[in-house]
Amino acid sequence: MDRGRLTRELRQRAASEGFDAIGIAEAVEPRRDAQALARWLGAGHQAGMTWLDRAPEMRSDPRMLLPGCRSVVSLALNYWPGAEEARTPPGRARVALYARGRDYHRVMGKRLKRLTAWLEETTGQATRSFVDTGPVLERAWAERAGIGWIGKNANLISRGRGSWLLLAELLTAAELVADTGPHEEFCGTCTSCLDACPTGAIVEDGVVDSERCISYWTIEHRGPIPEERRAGNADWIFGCDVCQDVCPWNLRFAEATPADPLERREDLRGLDPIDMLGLDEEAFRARYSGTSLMRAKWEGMRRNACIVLGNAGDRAALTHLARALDDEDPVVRSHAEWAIRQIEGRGADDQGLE
Ligand code: B12
Repeated sequence: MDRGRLTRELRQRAASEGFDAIGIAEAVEPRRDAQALARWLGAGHQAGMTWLDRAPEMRSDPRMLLPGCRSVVSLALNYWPGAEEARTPPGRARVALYARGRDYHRVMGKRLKRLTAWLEETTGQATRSFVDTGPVLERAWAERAGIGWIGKNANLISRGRGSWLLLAELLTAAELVADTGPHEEFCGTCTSCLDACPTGAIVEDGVVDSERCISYWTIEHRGPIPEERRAGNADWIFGCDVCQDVCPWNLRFAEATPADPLERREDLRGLDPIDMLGLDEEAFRARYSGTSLMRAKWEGMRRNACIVLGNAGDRAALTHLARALDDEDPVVRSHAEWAIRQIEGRGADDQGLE
């Protein structure tokens, strides 16, 4: 099959697998992005995610992941359900939108597997696929493939769809027709995301310091969260969407997907932190296996629940937190103790005792 026809057919297949955008870039080393990555790592912005330090050269050169790689195919899945559906019910702890249904790694992984098998069979050329599962600079490739640009909030933003897109790639030794990239940037003079980030995590245009990012602390960080960071989490129990919520491209152009690819669950629109704190491990697994919440694990979600309760300051949580003082996990115990102190301290403030 000639490369023009192969490319057209691949695009059609990606669309029928439910991907909302596809773009193709030539597999040449993206020097600007390799430098940006080196600078980011050098500044320590990866915080405790030490796995990001491993083989940075591999992260920016696809030929090291697939010898003979000629093309990088980027695929995007729109998960925006519309403003009404995205709203967190009052009194609930907030869950990032991408995590409110099935784990996207699984959803996209299945579709990628079928595309990979077809491409390999048709071309006889080696192909590998990734969805946040390998050392690939996913946003950089999507930008080079013309799907969108890397915005000041570091997210890939599409002019027609905003940034509520999840990304995946196919690396292939097959030769395809590349799109004209990289995409032009359209943030202009807007600084909404920098101004709105409650913890000042966007330290420069396009550069996020994970050490200050709520998403990092609530999802990726294991063990105790430093006390000085806890207030910043506010009512976020898993992830954070503030820098996307305020983006004008999302406010004006995000298009609700009719497909509901992640099969959103009503109970994940927002969580009851008291309920989360009281779950035993078996119940936690039964309820959340197959969702992105598993990344933070049972311990992490209960730790996060304590922080949300401490920040909310509602005395009704005190008996539940007191029970957590006997929790088997020392991190949960220490965070419950902190939350009790927060709530009681606030009570004393209200009564003018301090
Ligand atoms: C580590 C990681 C995180 C870390 C670090 C975030 C970060 N900004 O790097 C934490 C845990 C904080 C995180 C949070 C989130 N993440 Co994350 N994360 C990743 C992961 C695994 C690696 C990212 C990476 O390599 N970072 C290193 C930096 C240097 O690379 P980069 O983010 O691509 O940054 C580029 C820009 O900074 C740019 N750049 C550098 N300097 C400058 C200067 C200017 C002016 C500009 C414009 C650009 C620019 O160059 C860099 C290289 O291309 C990717 C998956 C992957 N393999 O790519 C998902 C990924 C980036 N995450 C994703 C998502 C959805 C999120 C969250 C929205 C989740 C949430 N709701 O809580 C938040 C968003 C936070 C944010 N604003 O970045 C999606 C993003 C989709 C999109 N539309 O962009 C990805 C692609 C996963 C996926 N498969 O869909 N994430």
